[in-house]
Amino acid sequence: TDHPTHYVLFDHDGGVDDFLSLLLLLHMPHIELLGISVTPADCYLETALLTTHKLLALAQRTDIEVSGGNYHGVNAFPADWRAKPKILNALPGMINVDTPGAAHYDDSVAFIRRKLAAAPGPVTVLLTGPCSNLVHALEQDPTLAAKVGEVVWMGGAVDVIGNVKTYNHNGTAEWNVFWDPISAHKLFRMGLPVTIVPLDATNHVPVSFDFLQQLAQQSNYFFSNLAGQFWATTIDTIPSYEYTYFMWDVLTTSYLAIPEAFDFDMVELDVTPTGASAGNTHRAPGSGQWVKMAVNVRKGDFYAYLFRQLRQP
Ligand code: AGV
Ligand code: CA
Repeated sequence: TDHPTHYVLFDHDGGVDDFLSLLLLLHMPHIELLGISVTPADCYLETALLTTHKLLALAQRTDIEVSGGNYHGVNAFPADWRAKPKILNALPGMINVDTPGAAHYDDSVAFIRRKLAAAPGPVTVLLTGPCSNLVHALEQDPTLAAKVGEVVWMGGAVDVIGNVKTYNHNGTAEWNVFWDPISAHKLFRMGLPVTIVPLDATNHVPVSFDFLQQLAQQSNYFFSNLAGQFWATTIDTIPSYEYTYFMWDVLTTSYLAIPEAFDFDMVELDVTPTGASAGNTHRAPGSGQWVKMAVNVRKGDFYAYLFRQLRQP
């Protein structure tokens, strides 16, 4: 292709859309995936590692190294969300996928340090869960910040309401930030080029029945069929008003391939580290903490891209 190679480190947290993001990444021709780390946030680690290895096996990319995170955030995800991806490993397209010799590198912080140090060029760090592993790695070795070309993070709710609904919280935070608001607070102070895809953007792209029906029409393609099965497991949360499943991480990952489909604002942001609004990503004019924030996406272009990607062998 005529794209330059684009080095990517991917840290995900084992949600259904995190795995759909991995499927997309594995089908991006201009991307060289340097490694995958799994944060035990919206998942139980062992199950999520197994799903990761199964998808790598299906894509014939078992050469890509995987690691597990040992840090557990301040505000745990609900257990029923964390347990949910177990069903992924039992789906007909997954249950018989063997992962012989699959091993994971123990400790994502050391893994990210090693991968950044060894990277031949600037690295895009794609985060579809909390940012803790990356922040801890850069705290341990601040010189590695020079290797980070861009941090692309599904996180935050800036000018819209958050999606955390729990005790002692006022609802202003998005979950990936809320899990470890301390690290998020630090991330915006590290002077890195950060691009966020917050709820402000992802709210425009729910996982709709209409989308799933259209995807099913191309289920003769293996990965379209598998993706349709994955998304179907989220349907128990639809159409309840409070728990609509969105293209959160899938939209964020698509930015690596179709940045021109997005609208961005440059904004100064801060994160509330503690208290009733912990994890609130709010505007902080004058802070100098500039963040590139996705505010909108051309939906037609985005959905067309998904259909195209999932038709690949
Ligand atoms: O807040 C969105 C993030 C995304 O990274 N996750 C789900 C996506 O992977 C947390 C989340 C919010 N609402 C949820 C979530 C829900 N209803 N079920 C599971 N996870
Ligand atoms: Ca996620």
